[in-house]
Amino acid sequence: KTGYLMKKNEMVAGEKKAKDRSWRKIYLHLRGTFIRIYKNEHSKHNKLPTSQFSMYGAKVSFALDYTKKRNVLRIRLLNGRSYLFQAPDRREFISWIEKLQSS
Ligand code: I3P
Repeated sequence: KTGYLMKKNEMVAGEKKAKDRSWRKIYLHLRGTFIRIYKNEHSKHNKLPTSQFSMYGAKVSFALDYTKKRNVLRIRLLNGRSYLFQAPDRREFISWIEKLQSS
């Protein structure tokens, strides 16, 4: 699955807050258990991703504690990093959460 999402860096090592915490629009590519993040759909074809990580051992949840925006999910990686992702609408949110949870 691929698509545009808003992304916010949350934690870098469990308790330690990320430095760059602003929301940014990104293009996410989920393939198997692997996530690649690009600036946009075009940069996917010819450039290295801006970041990439394995979903192995990751926890995906509905970020109910984050109340500033709707349709926000949290991915917590095995290495303690966590990210918030906001889907453009409810339908995409459900679709992403399902795909990510089964990755
Ligand atoms: C961040 C930016 C984010 C905000 C974050 C700020 O500042 O305003 O939108 O998160 O707050 O640090 P900057 O752009 O200067 O990096 P929210 O939208 O979730 O409030 P935070 O540090 O409390 O996460």
